[in-house]
Amino acid sequence: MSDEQAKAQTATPEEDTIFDKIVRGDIPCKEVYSDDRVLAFHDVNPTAPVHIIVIPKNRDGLSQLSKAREDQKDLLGHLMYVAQQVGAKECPGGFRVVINDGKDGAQSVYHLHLHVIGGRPMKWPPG
Ligand code: DGP
Repeated sequence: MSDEQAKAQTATPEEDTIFDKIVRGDIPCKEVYSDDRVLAFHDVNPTAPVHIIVIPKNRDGLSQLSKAREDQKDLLGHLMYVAQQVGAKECPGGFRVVINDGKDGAQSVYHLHLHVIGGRPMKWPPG
């Protein structure tokens, strides 16, 4: 079991996530993209040569995909679009977009995020 999988077994929604701290600038990140709604940065624990995290800057209850509200559909689409932009730029050979949801989905940070992973051929199925 990887460290991230182990963390996912005990992780729970928090008032202030590590990604909130990154958005505020309290914790540094290697930024890839930023606009008024979305931030993308390199994952601290990459699983491939390219591993970028895409998050909403304002979490607004969006701790995980399964908690998304109907009024957040536009934001969800924008997150996906940014993932596409970042993935196409950083991984011209193709890439994978992953959203882990909940304990069984191996989610360790309860602030919705998309993983953009690439830079090598991906295997399928994922574990
Ligand atoms: P997940 O297991 O889907 O919740 O993924 C959380 C990811 O967040 C994991 O791949 C590691 C990454 N991560 C956790 N803490 C930090 C951090 O402080 N900085 C950065 N850049 N990434 C982090």
